[in-house]
Amino acid sequence: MTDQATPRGRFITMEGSEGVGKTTNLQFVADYLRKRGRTVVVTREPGGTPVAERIRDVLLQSERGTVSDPCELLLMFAARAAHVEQVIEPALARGDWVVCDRFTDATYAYQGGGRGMPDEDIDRLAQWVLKGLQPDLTILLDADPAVTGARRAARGISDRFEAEHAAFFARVRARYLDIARAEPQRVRVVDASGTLDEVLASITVLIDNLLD
Ligand code: T5A
Repeated sequence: MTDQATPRGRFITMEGSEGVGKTTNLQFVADYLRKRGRTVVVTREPGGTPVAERIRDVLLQSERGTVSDPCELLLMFAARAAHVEQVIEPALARGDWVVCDRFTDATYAYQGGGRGMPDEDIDRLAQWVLKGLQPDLTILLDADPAVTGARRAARGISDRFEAEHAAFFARVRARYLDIARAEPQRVRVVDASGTLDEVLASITVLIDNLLD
C-alpha cells in the first residue's frame, strides 16, 4: 500500500547514440544508488512492459522500408504510454528511483533530428502521453561518431536503426546536443570517449549531486 508520506522517487534517464555506452553505465548507476540505500527500477525504451517489448521488436527488427516515419513515431509513443502508466509512474509514486535507458529525448533526437519529423507533432504526443512527466536528470553520453562507429562495428549491426548511415547519426547527435543546450539543468553531457573509469567518475559526480 502507498504511504501518503512517501516522497516521490527520482527519475534518471541515459541518452546517447548507438554503442556510446548507455547500458554499461546505466547498470553502474543502478548499483551505485542501491549501495546508497535507494530502491531502484531499471528499465528501457522502447520497452519496459510486455506489450512495449513487443512494440520494440517491431521497431527494431522489422525490415528496412517497412515502417514509415509516422508509424515509427506513433509506435514509440504507444510503447511509452504503456511504460509510463504501468512502470514509471507507479515506481515513482512508491518512492523508488527509476533509471531508464532512453526516454522522450531519444524521440526528439531520432524521429525529430534523424528522420525529420516535425517537433510540433512530437510535442503534441509528448504532452498527451507524459502529462508533464520529465526526468529529474538526463545523462547524455556524447562521443565523436568515429568512436561510437568503431564500437558499433566491433559489435556488428543488429537492428534497423544501427543500419542507418553516418549522416543520420550526425543529425541524432546534433539534436541531442541542442536539447542539452536548451535544458542545461536537466540534461548533463558526459564525454563518453574516455575510458570506462573516466566516464564513470563523471557520472558519479552527477548522481552524488542528485542524492544531495
Ligand atoms: N529509439 C529509441 C528511437 O528511435 N526513438 C526513441 O524514442 C527511443 C526510445 C533502441 C533503438 O531505438 C531508437 C534508438 C535505438 O536505435 P537501444 O538498444 O536502446 O535501441 O540502443 P543502442 O544504442 O543500440 O543500445 P546498445 O545497448 O546497443 O548501446 P549502448 O547501451 O549505448 O552501449 P553499450 O553499453 O552496450 O556499450 C557498447 C560497447 O562499448 C563498450 C561496452 O563494453 C560495449 O562493448 N564500452 C566502452 N568501451 C570503451 N570505453 C568506454 N567508455 C565504453 N563504454 C562502453
